[in-house]
Amino acid sequence: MAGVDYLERIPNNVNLRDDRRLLRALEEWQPRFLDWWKEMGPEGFQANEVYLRTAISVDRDGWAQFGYVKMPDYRWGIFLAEPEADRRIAFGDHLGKPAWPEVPGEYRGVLRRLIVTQGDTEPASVEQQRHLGRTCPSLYDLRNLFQVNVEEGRHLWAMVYLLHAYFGRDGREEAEALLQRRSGDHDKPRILGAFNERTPDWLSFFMFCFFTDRDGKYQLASLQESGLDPLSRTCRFMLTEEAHHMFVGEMGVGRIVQKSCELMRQHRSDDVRCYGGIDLPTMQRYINFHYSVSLDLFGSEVSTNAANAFTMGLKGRFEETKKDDDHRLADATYPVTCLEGDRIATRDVPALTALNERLRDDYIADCQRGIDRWNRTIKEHGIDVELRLPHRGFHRAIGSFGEARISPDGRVITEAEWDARRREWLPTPEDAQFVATLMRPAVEPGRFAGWIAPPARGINGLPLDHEYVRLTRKEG
Ligand code: BYC
Ligand code: FE
Ligand code: FE
Repeated sequence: MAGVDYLERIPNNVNLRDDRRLLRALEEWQPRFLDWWKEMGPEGFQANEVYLRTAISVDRDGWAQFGYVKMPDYRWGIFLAEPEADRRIAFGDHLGKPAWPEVPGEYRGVLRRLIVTQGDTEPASVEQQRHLGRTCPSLYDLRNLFQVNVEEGRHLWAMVYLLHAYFGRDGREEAEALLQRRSGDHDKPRILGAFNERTPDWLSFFMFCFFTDRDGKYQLASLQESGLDPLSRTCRFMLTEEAHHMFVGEMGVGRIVQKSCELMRQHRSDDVRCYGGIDLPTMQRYINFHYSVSLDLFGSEVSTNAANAFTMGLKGRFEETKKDDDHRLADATYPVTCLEGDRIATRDVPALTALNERLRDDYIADCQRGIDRWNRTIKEHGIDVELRLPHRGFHRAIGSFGEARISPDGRVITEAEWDARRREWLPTPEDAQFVATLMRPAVEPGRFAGWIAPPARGINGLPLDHEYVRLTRKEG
């Protein structure tokens, strides 16, 4: 593979050492990134050794190395997946032309915006999760949190590299701004809605990893199709890391469901709160919340922005190259479900304008597979409850449904019904308070908090009682 300069100040496989200007610019950004990490990254634990996976190459097998690292010493690097020989643009007006090694001048603005939007989510999620370390349900989970955090930091590096390498002065300014915005800040918020929500507890964290990191998977997959080759290659490699984030989410929620079912069986009661578990109706309300704010991340059902990005060859569909059509969507239509007056209707619109909705459909099908697996656990315990995804129009802020109130079962309802029932449907302040009471740290190796089942196996073949985070040194 292309040589990885792992010993450089900035590990990379993009030959940084041959481009002194770029190297200098990134080396100037690096200490500011570290300042941001220390200020806004995980609170505490910065001096503790964590058993982390570090990306050290882009080989299919063996791209990662495991070992104890203090988080500020993590080797955040720039890794592009191997180039594909003679790669061609797979869709849009430039179909069949060679992929671009550089940014085409006429698409600079649109591309910069896509890259900045993607880049902004990465540090935002680290900020949202920064207080969680103090209430971890186990050392295993604490380590997973930090693994996700350092990798989101690396994803920021991936986008900052593109900004510095291909967008000149504008790009450098955007790279600075990525360190200036703050999740949830009134004056300088992060760009997208979901990244300004709070992640106050571990139930929210696992839900976030399942639902919101999964938006990341679908957005990265469509940017991986991009005609801009460095963007494509960087997204391809990011997706290998993303898989772990969704694993953390799916297993985390699954383990809570399992524990709740065990408590329900043991005490012959649906209400497991008094036994220190999280009841399934509460789980359902958290699903409703995280799913709906994540659906918003796909944009409006009908979008000329999305149509333009496709026609220009900048952002494709999920698995574009596997699709069997003209890849231009000249005459195609696509069914879109949205609000029409006071009812919900499905109508065919030009497929080009429906790309956000199509990606959302792919995402919804993927979420459903996870829900099905959780439901299997519930069923195995002989419990007659099913978790479900609410209607796509429920609790939406972006797109046509943002203008109405939709119930989880997909009815357009009045403001009065919404007000009367939202406590059934969305996490209440009392839910959050209850969940908060469970958030007491379990930090002895092998111990797990009482509201979550242990995982099936440890990390990298190690046992569950391994000391995944060494707390022996005083927290920094
Ligand atoms: N919040 O035509 P429309 C991840 C704006 S997650 C606020 O419907 P478009 C990760 C929009 O900007 C993946 N504003 O939307 C996960 C536009 O504004 P203007 C992140 C929103 O452009 C976990 C207007 O509404 N990656 O990696 O087709 C942890 C009309 O827009 C929102 C990306 O998002 C919103 N939710 O699509 C860590 C990929 N939605 O033009 C990381 C890059 C829309 O009127 N981004 N607006 O000022 C994109 O591809 C697109 O920007 C979007 C929006 C899909 C987000
Ligand atoms: Fe990411
Ligand atoms: Fe992620």
